[in-house]
Amino acid sequence: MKKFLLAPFLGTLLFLSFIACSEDTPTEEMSTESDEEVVEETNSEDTSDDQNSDSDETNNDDSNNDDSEDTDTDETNASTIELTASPNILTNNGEGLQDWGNGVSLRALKIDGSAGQLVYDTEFRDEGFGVAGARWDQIDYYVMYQGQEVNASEKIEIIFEDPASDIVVTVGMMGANEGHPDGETGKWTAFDQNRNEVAQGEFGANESTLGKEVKLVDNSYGTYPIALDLSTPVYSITIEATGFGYGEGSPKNVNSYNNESGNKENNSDFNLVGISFKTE
Ligand SMILES: [Ca+2]
Ligand SMILES: [Ca+2]
Ligand SMILES: [Ca+2]
Repeated sequence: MKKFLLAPFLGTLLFLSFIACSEDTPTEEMSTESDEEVVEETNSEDTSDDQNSDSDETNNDDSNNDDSEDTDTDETNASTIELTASPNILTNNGEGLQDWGNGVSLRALKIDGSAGQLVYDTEFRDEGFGVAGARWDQIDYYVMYQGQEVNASEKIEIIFEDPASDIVVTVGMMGANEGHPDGETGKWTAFDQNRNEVAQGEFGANESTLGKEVKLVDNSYGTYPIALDLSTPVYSITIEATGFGYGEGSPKNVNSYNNESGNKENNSDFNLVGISFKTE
């Protein structure tokens, strides 16, 4: 520890290799993020049709076409509603309830659970809704945040006017291998109309309806449609990040930087690209 304090950079390398036995060195981690920035694409400013156009190009039509039978959620498609993240729906700086349309509202929550600011994340390759502040415009998880151990994530709450079923959440910027063999991960929690928790599950490339190796969008960092395992229609869900690898991994760069801004610890972070669901 003394050596670490005197030589932060060397100490970090030793520290990370010692505790994490990680395949990702800090250098690789940073270059990964840098690569994301360099390769960043702005497909279009008004991206309400982002996903569909990309899907059309690649003929990945099994999960996001408006009119095709969905391979995983069959039955009738008549009442299926699909929404794609767009900056156009944001009002009042993303503060308070945001109307996504079709009876769906969104709300952002900060690391400490207080009301946050919903933003449209365009920092890297996959664009979607995230939460302002912390590390990125994505939904960020931290072990250490502003000098305190919090083990908590920013969250987005998705609220349905009518009970929703057959929910598929498409996440973006979720690295399949970043930081851990299982990569960046998150979780969802579903609630009934009285805010009782009725189900929960995980987010990650492993959970993709297309399989871990298939990205929904070409040149994506990590866009995956994930079907929620629900036994009953629900009135709201919250989505949040977890530590790398379902919480099994260790954060990166915790000690490499001054973390007082809350900006430097690298852990799981992702955004909300779209959702599809059915109503009763
Ligand atoms: Ca954030
Ligand atoms: Ca990350
Ligand atoms: Ca990420």
